[in-house]
Amino acid sequence: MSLNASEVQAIRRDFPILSRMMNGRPLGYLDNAATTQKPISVIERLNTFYREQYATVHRGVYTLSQNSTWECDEVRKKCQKFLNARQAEEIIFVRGVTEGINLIAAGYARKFLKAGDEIVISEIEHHANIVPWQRVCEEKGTVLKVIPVNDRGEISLEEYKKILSSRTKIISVAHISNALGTIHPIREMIRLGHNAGAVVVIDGAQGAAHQRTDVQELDCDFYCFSGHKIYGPTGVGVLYGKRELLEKMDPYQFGGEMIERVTFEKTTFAKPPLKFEAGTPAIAQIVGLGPALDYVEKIGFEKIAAYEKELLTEATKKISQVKGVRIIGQASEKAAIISFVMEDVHPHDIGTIVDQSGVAIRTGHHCAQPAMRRFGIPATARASFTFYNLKEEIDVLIGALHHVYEVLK
Ligand code: C6P
Repeated sequence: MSLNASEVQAIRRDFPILSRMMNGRPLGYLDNAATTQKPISVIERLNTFYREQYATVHRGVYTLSQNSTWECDEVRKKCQKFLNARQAEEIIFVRGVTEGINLIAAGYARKFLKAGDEIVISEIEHHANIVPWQRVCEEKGTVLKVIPVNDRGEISLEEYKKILSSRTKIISVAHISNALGTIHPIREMIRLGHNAGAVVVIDGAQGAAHQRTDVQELDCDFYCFSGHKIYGPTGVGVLYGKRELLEKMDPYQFGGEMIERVTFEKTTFAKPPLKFEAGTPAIAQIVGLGPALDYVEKIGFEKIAAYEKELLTEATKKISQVKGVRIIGQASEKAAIISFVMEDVHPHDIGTIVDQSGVAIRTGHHCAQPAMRRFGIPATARASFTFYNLKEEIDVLIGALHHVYEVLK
């Protein structure tokens, strides 16, 4: 069941920024793959927390600090429930997906991989899921293997199987590509990866906000998402890792909070999750993530997915009818992210002109330069939708795109 028009209007009233004007027109925010807007419940939680409840965590014997610790622990439990992790200890607070993947590269790959071992990624990954692995390869002599995509932007499982071998130690793929919107067949990829004896990392930056994630059912070894892409604050994200892997990994950063005992001769480390959370955490941001997850749960993933599918179908049809426009990425399993180019027009010019109609879209390589290279283009314009977007906003975008074509072609 999808969201009806009055439900979408009610949702929009929860997001104060959506009622503002932009360049004299109602704001049409279509850059949700970059970051999402915040509901009033998140904004007010941050406000109240800073006004009335803020204190450090873990260290205080005083009530204010103990409450702050309790609030963060409650959000950890909420994240556990949200991902259906077995234990709250499997939830590590990080800054976002970028830090989550760097943590795995530093704590797992650097410790356990050796020269000749292989790390497998796809051809359309975000730089955050390329560069940390590349660094490991440079340092350890491991080899980066890349699963190609076809002209629609889909991975072929046959190609994937050919790459897997007993040398494969880590497979790291996005749940959903931010550059093209492709939904990778992660369930099958995880199963095949485990058969090869590898650990599987899922970059959930574009996944967690748009479909239910059950890490036990998926059986992935690691999964990460960023708070700011799921209607929560910036500066906080979640890395899920299986307990047995977290136990044997090295810490990522060293300092306060992550220790058990420190002497000048030797330091022993705390158990996960604190072992991976050196320093004062992003206390208020963690607290603000709680109502963001509640908000998504309240709407429900069934309705979110159905409504976003409607937006995708309608926007795909209308965008592809605009003269000179070509959609890049036509996977059969796709999220509501549409990358496109217009012949002889630079994507930045599209973005600038569309902005004059109040519509915000992203232009550029979307931190996925190899994906752009695969399609022989330097950049795209990208419209990405979520549950608060209106079908009318698609029409405003289309009107603006016609105008771009008339003015610049
Ligand atoms: N993509 C986009 O506009 P951070 O910045 O750590 O929260 O997330 C990084 C990241 C990792 N993987 C994927 C699939 C992503 O989409 C992103 C962030 C933004 O597409 C910014 S480039």
